[in-house]
Amino acid sequence: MYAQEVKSTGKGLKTLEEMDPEERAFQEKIDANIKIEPKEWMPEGYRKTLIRQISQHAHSEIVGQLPEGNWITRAPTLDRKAILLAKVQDEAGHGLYLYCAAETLGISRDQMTEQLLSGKAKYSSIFNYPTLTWADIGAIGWLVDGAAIMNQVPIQRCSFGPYSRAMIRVCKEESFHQRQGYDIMMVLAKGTPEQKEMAQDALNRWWWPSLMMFGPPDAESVHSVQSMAWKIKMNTNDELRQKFVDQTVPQAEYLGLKVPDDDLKWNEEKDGYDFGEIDWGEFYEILKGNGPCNKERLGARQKAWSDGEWFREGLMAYSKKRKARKVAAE
Ligand code: FAQ
Repeated sequence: MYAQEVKSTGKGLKTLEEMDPEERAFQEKIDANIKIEPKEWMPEGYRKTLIRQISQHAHSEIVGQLPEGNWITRAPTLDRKAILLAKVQDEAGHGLYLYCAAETLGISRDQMTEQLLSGKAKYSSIFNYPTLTWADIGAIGWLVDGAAIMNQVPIQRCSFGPYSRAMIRVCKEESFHQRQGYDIMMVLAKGTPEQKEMAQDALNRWWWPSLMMFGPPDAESVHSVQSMAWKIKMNTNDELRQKFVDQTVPQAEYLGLKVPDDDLKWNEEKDGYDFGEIDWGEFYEILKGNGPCNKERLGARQKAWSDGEWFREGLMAYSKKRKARKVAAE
């Protein structure tokens, strides 16, 4: 089964016959849907790919707090403020589960943070756009969390135990996030003409960046073939993007809003929507650090890291003192 799939991709992955016995046994476990746990043998590439993906995912959750955090003090009602505060706190929790899952692979939280702050590690392109109005908070919950769920539900079944288990909890919370975002959009879309216009403007600005979240087109995706063979990814970028469009367009229609894509058309034959060309030039510019908010986002994380130095030192001093006392008592 695996060998057949690999041959059909034509991307030169080893077949089962070409693998050494340890690697073959590992791949057979993956093919049989047996979870891989941290202390078990794994190919170095599998470990590195997981560290890359999980840490980038963790960084996305943490950086992702910034655009929404921007609106906590300006939420229109006390209820909305409490809900948004809880949602942003949830994202911090997701970051922590994910950092912990990556740490089981032999990298420390400090090393991952260093990779983020130096610009070596990526975080999701979507968080480099500004949140200009309250409607953006609705659009983020509906579209960004919606895209995150579409991507993360299959990862609940991924091959690495700690990642798959973290995803189960994360997905439950993301569903609440998406509902709260859609609820904001619903109130605005059924409100005054100005409120409806604000909702439409947010949809116009967040639609295309949300489609980019799924990553480059399959033909340009560097990691997909190997990651799918290892079940680190369960679907290709384009498959998930298509599912997201098919799910979200009717939701926009229900709101009475127009998806900003003149080429969007139901295709009976493929049982899904055809949609317009994504501006991949914009996506790659963001990956290079040239998006509207890249510098601001990284600057905020760098400031938080240096502002927190005294606190980290305090924590370590206490733990060192406790250890020294314990040794002296023995
Ligand atoms: N942004 O070969 P592929 C959230 C990079 S969580 C930036 O296709 P892969 C919750 C990619 O890293 C959102 N970079 O890569 C929330 C690679 O570069 P590298 C995050 C991107 O890994 C909501 C290169 O392009 N979710 O939103 C992006 O197989 C609201 C080639 O790409 C996850 O991380 C991008 N969009 O597939 C929080 C889910 N796409 O690393 C707060 C887990 C691609 O070699 C508020 N991750 N690149 O330097 C994944 O499923 C995968 O990593 C993909 C990318 C699908 C994102």
